[in-house]
Amino acid sequence: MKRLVLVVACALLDADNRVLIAQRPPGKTLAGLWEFPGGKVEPGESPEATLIRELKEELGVDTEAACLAPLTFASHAYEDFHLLMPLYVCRRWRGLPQGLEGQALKWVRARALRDYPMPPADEPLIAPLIDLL
Ligand code: 9L3
Ligand code: MG
Repeated sequence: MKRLVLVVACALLDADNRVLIAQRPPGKTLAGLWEFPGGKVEPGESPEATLIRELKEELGVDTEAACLAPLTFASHAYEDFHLLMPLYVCRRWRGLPQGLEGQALKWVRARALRDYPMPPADEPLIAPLIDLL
């Protein structure tokens, strides 16, 4: 059976309901594709703790568990593992998001997300986000 990998992703929203997406940098898998920021859940970590850590590491943004609302989740079977990926919405956070790992960032309207090529796991997350916003 394929290995199961749990990755948590976040739709960080600004006051105008725009969503932050990040472009995976050269050298990483899926380089060039735009994704909801996030990363792998480590052993002993809650999904919320993962997101708080990843938002800090990747974007320099601070938030807390009470500001993370689960919206939906996606799954995708890659060649060598099966990805399960919940999406959280975060409207309350502090700091100015920066691409601390070399990734380009963009604030986009939910409806415009379809204009950006995304990893297959991220694409099904767009519709629930449009419905919410
Ligand atoms: N992934 C897909 N969409 C996302 C994120 C954050 C991650 N929004 C996929 C890409 C990799 C795996 O999850 O296959 C682990 O992500 P990373 O640790 O390479 O960023
Ligand atoms: Mg990541």
